[in-house]
Parts: sequence; C-alpha cells; structure tokens
Amino acid sequence: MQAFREYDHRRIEQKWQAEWADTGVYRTSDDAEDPTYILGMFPYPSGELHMGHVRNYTITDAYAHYRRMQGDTVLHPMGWDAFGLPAENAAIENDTDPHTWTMDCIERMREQLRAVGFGYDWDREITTCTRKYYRWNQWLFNRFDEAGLVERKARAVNWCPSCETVLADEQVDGDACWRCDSLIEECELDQWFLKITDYADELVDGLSDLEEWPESVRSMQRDWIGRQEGASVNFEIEGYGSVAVFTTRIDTIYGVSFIALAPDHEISRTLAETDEDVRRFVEQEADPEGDTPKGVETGLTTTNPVSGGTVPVYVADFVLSHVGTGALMGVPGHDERDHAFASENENELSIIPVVAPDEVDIPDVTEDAYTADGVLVHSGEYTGMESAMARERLIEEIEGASEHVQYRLRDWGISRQRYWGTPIPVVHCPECGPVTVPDEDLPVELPEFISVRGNPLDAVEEFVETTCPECGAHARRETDTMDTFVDSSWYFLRFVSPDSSDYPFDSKADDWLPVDLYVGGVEHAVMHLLYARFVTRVFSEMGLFDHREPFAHLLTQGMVRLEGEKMSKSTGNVVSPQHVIEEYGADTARLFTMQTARPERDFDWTETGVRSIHAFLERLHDLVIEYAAIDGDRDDECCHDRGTIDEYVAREIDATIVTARDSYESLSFVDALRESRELVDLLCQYREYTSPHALTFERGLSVAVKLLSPVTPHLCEELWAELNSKGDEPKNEDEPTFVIETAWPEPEPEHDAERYELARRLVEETREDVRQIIDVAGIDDPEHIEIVVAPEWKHHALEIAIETDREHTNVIGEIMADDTVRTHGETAADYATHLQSEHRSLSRTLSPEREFEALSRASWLTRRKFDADVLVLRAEDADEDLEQEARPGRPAIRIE
Ligand code: ANZ
Ligand code: ZN
Repeated sequence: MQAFREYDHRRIEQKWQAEWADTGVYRTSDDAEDPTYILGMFPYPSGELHMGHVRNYTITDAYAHYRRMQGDTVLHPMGWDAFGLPAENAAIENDTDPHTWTMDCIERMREQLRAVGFGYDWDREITTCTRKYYRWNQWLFNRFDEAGLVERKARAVNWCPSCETVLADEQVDGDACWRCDSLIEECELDQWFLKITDYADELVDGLSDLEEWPESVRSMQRDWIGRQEGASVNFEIEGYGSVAVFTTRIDTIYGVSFIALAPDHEISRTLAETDEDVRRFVEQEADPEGDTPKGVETGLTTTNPVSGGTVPVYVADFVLSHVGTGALMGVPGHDERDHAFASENENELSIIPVVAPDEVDIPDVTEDAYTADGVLVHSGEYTGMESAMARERLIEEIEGASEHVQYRLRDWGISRQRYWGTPIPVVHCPECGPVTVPDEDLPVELPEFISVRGNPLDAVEEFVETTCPECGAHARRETDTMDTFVDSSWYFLRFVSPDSSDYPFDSKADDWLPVDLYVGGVEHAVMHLLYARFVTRVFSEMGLFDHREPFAHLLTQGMVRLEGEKMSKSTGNVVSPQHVIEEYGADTARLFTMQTARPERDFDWTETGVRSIHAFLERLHDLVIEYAAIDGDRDDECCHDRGTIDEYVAREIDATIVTARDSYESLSFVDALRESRELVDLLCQYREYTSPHALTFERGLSVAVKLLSPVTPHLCEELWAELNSKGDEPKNEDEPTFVIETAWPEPEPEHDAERYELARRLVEETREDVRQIIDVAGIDDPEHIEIVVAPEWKHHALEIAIETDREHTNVIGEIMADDTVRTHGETAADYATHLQSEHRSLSRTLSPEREFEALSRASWLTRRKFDADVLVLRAEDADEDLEQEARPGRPAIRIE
C-alpha cells in the first residue's frame, strides 16, 4: 500500500495548470471549421479579480469543458477592455501613466485568472489599448464615415465637472455621474456621432429573432429604442413659417387648444432675443424635470388646420427638444400633461372633449383628461368615427400631415474629451473642414501621457499639429477620443484572427460566429449589447460579415451577494477570490459558485457553504486515492456476477450520467452537480456496506470524476491520473491523458433512462414513506420493515383507467367490465372508485415485476439507514391486508 496522501489543493492546482499550459490543450487551431464559440464578456482590467468575475467565467469555462467532452472543437478566448477613465484617474493619483498602469493591472489579473484555472486560448488574447487593436477602431470609424453613418453635430451634453468629460445619457444616474456621483452640468459641444438611429427599426425588429436571449433583456432594448408610431402635422405661424409637431393622437386634433415649443426650439431661441419674458423663461424658469408643467405665452398664434380655429403658441418646459420635432399640439381634454398645463393657464386655454367612449357618453374632462381611444365627437366630418380609423384618415387628408415614427433612441455620441481612448481619426483643416485620416495613415497613435487638467491631448503640440490629408495645409488633429463602447462593439470578431494586420478580422468569422454562448452581467443589457448588435448589422450590410446578429445565446448571470447585499467594493463587503483560493482552492470556489444557484439567479456567498464544498472535495479525493492504493486484488472481485446491490449502483451511475448531461446542456448546472455529489455519497456507502463489484465501483468513480471535471478540473485531473495509473495493463496510447479531453461518459446499453426515472421516483417515495411512518408512529428502533408491491390485477385496472378518455365519466364501469379485475370483488370495486376519483391525475407506473426489482435493489440503503431487516415482497407472497393496501407506485409498508 502506498502512503495515504491528503487533499493538497495548492499542489494539485499548480501542477495541472502548468500541465495544461505546457501542452496547450486549450488552443483553438486556425484550421478549425466551426468551433463552438463560448465567450464571457471581457473584463475591464481593474487589477483585482472579484467574485462576479469568478462566477461569470466559471460558467463559460464549465460549459466549454462540457462541449469539448461532447466532441466539439471549442473557441474560448479572453481579452481586456483596457481603455477608459479609471486608468487615467488612477494614473494621475499614483503618479504614473495610464499605459503602464493598465499593463500592470492586466498582468496581475491574468495571473489571477490563471490561478482559477480557466481554460482560455491565451494565444488569442486581445488588449484594446494596444495600437494593434485600436487602429481597427479607427478603421471602423472610416468605414462608418464612408457609409454616411458618421455625423458631427452640436449637442447639449452631460458634462461631469469632476471627470472632466462628456457622458452618454446611459452614463448618468438621475442627475449624477455613474462613476463619481458628481452632479452633472449641461453644456453644448461639437461631437462625433455614429448614426445608430438609422438602424432603430432593424434593431427592434431583430429582437424577435433572438429566441435564446432572456426576454427581460430584449424588452429592455425595446424600451430603450422606444419606437412610437404617430404623425407629424404642420401648423403655420405667421412670420415664422410652418412648425411641425409630433403626435401619436392625431385623432384628437379638433381638441387642440395650444401649441407648445421646447425652450431650445429654433423659434423659442429667436423669440428669446427680443422678448424679455421668453428669455427669462428659457434661461431661468424652465425645468424639464419639474412636477408641474410651466410655460410662457409668446403672443404668436396659429390656425388649427382642420377646424380653422385660432390657437396660441407657448414655450413650455415639458416639451423636450430631442423628442419628435421639439414641438407638440396640446390637447388638454385627452392628455394628462396638457391637462395639467391648461389647468395652470385656465383663463386662456379651453378644455374640450373630442373623443368619447361612445357617441352619447361624452366624458367630463374638466377635472381629468380622458386618455383612452374611442369615438370622435365635436370633430366635424369625422364625428362618429373610431379613433384608429380617424388616425389613418386624418394623416391622409390633412394637408401637411404625414406618418412619423419617433424613437427614444438617440444617435451614439462617441466623443470623449479624455486621453485614454482611441484617437478619433480626423484632422480639422481650415480649408477643407474636418477630414478623416486615410486608412494607410492609421493608426493615429496616442502620444505619451502628460497630466493636465482637461483633455491631455489638447496640450500635446506634436500630436495636434499636423497637415491636412487632402490639401496639405497646416491643420489640427481632433483631440477627442472614442467612447470605449466602440472597442467592445466588435471585439468578439477580433478573436478569430487576433494578430492580423491586414484586416480587423478575417473571413473565417463567417464560419466561427455568431458566438454560441455569451455570458455576462445584466448591466450590459442595453449599451454594450445594443452597440454590438448595431455594429454587426453595419458590417453585415457592408458585406464584411455574413451574420446580422453577433450573439446567438445570451445568458445574464445573477449577482454574488454577501449577507443579502451585492458584493461590491463601494460597500466594502467583498470576499476576495485570492483569499478563498489560497485557503480552500480554486476548485472549491468554482464548485461553490456553480452548485448553489442557477446562473441567472443571485446567490449568497457563505463561509459555511464554502467549507462544506471543500469537505466534499476532500471526501471525493480520499475515496479515489484509497481505492487507487489497493493493488491487484480487484481482479479477483471482478469474477463474481453483479448482485442486486451492484445492479442498483450501476443503474444509479447511468441515471446520473443522463441527468448531468441534460443539466449541463441546459446551462442550469445545479442538478448535474447535486447528482454528481449524490453519486459520490452513494459510492461511499456502497463501499462501506459491502464488498463492491470492482468494475462497477471503478466505473462509478471515473464517472463522478468526469461529470465534475468541467467545474473542478484540477482535482478531477489528479484523480483521473490516479485511476488510470493503477493496474498492470499498459495504458492505451490513443487514450487522452487529460480527463478534460476525454469523452462524456455513456450509460450502459441496457439503461433505459425514462423507465429508470420511474424506478428512482418509486424508490425515493417509498423511502420517504418509511421515514414518515417511523417518525409519526414514534418507532425508536425498527427491526423489521416489510414492503409489498401491488398485485398484477391492480396494475391492469390502472392501465384501463388511464386508457379511458379523460372526459369519460364512468371509469368504474370500464374497469369492472374486465374479467380479471372483477374476480376480486369488493376490493376491486373500492380500487376502481379510487381510480375514478383520481382519474385526471393518474400516471403510468412500472410493472409489478419491475417495481419489485427496483425496490429490492435499493433496499440495502434503507437497511443500512435504519439498521433493520428490509423485506420486499410480491403481492402473492404477502399477507392479505398488505396486498389489499398496496397500489401501483405506492407499495404497502409494515414496520415492527
Ligand atoms: C397630441 C396628443 C393628444 C398627444 C393626446 C397625446 C395624447 P406618449 O404620450 O408617450 O405616447 N409629444 C410630442 N412631442 C413631444 C416633445 N418634444 N416633448 C414632449 N412631449 C411630446 O408620447 C407621444 C406624445 O407626446 C405626442 O402625442 C405628444 O402629445 C407628446 F390625447 O399629441 B400627443
Ligand atoms: Zn484641408
């Protein structure tokens, strides 16, 4: 016997990480035809791996392992979303530069990822802040520009005074910066935009094809895009020409009592130059977020195009400049905000109903607006028409009205007044205006960092001073850099050919993509995922790429919590993965995160939970190591045939294989892991209770090791090596050395998964019944447990009941018409009555002989548990009262 070894996770994990790296098992060959592409959202390199990362990447890693064991070639890469503000801030604080800072962080995080044992193809690692990568962001900008999808326009922007940068709407929480919580100010700047609004329709419509995306994410995108179908209607204002308003309710046009313009509508601005009231309102009083809508009269009027009535024009703060046309028609009778506004200006504005539930019930709208559709009233020739029909007709018949679809989505502003990002490849020429830098001059490289207030690039003369690519005149470079969401909008394509310097991604992308499984946080439900979909569509339109959607299956993982709170640095409640890995090992951390909850759910990190997982891995370790230490004599044991217990264990092994496969397949993992743990427990009991059938026992061990290997690869690798190093037979040369390269186990041919499920349920329920009887009757020390299977004729009666049509009322009659049943007289009638009452919920059971077999095979576990005799009997061998009580699927039990 060899000396017994303890579970030394540190040694085991380091050893196998080194072996995998040396042999390059996780590499994906460039020749691969169509690998299964599994991707976790790449991290921002903060320098510290946190539990959320561990969870996210364990999900993809486990699934990648599983797919490989199913015979797939897998692509499972990793990279760094390496540009961004925090590095710039950290560099200033720590008196270094963003590049050095970021590269250090990456170095550390790469080591931390390795320590968790993730199987990445590190040859495909990408880092977005390298020239090699970001030049393709610039190339992308040029392609978008050629396609007319780049625009420069002034926009009132959210300015964070502390980060000194413009923020996208999505980066503003309430009215504070998402990163630093400072109050946002508004200012106007010339910005670069990618015209995502051109794709708004496509991006909404495409959502319905994404069947393997969570509905919640799809509906968040739908809301974000916010498509609204309506009309644009022109109102003529003397001296100002026609003003277009956007409305979703043109059917209410006879009820218009005012027109309202946004404070920064062109007409409002013009008025503000001469009208003191308007100027004061626009500059001081307007408050778009206020509870009460406020406005100011302009003195201008317009004419209702259908009724010919005169309508006053207001400037009002509840009209948003970027929605619709920045002007609306106010219908206080049918819109709540308009109603509130009109109520503030009671004397001037009329409130009249023009839509009613039906033609006679005209609603009273003095107190509240009537907002539903209905039938038109007080609406001239349209009176009596339904709202929907009236909308169609009015759009057609009003001169100056047309269909208008409005979106909440705005163009994607990509300009950032910051250093640590991709320089926007534009030169501003006094003659030619803004000119894009030609492809052959890319990349426009980031100069060395200097620490100044504001945008560092403005201060670097050598960077700014240049010549115009078109006319050669002295010109200045654009100093804005790109939003980092540009970097992440296409990185999944770069993994296909991470080193190519001729193109961003090669044509293999058509075969390798879409990503088969994409896993990440739900916080990216809108921005990242929407931008990636947009860019993919544009590439596809340009003929650069075959697919219109980048991610086939999306999984958004839940949070890791500690004592009910999200684990986060800002609240200080973090458990560091490094600490857990030191103390318990990466396998423990991985198994704990995976077995506690389905990936989509939040789960609580608990130290006791972690310890119990570690104890389980220790048990598995010891079980295998002890077994492997016995030499030689197992061959003798093999000679005997499998007995009932061995048979039971063999079937359980098979059942575990099947459930685990289904569970991995559906990415729920928990069931696979629970069943694998139960199998290990069963094998422990098996060994303690009897002298196991060696081949069955060994198969059990190797199946357990295989099924757990996607989640705890290090320990499983070690145990696999142990299991295969014993015995005298030389190892087969073709067999893979690593467990992670072996094939997923198969159940034995005689295993019938469906029928075995029934047997399993029968055994479990019977065991539970026994336990309850013992509890309820308060039997201290049961000596004798008798389990009796129902007689054949009851099974037959059940069969008849199931065959009888669900709607059939006389089930008893059908059953009692059968000769074999009828001979059992009153007992048969009682049972038939029972079947009639349960008719709708009856389900098939095993045959009496199968029930007998299943219960006999499993009886040793009950025997072991209660230390009592357990006798399983066929009905004909049992006492009559037990025979009468027994039902198919529900054996009779007597305990003494
Ligand atoms: C007349 C009308 C009558 C409207 C009615 C609604 C109900 P919702 O309400 O979310 O579907 N609107 C148009 N442009 C606007 C702007 N720039 N800022 C703020 N509101 C604006 O959005 C559509 C409605 O919002 C439009 O339909 C318009 O008011 C208002 F009984 O026109 B409606
Ligand atoms: Zn020029």
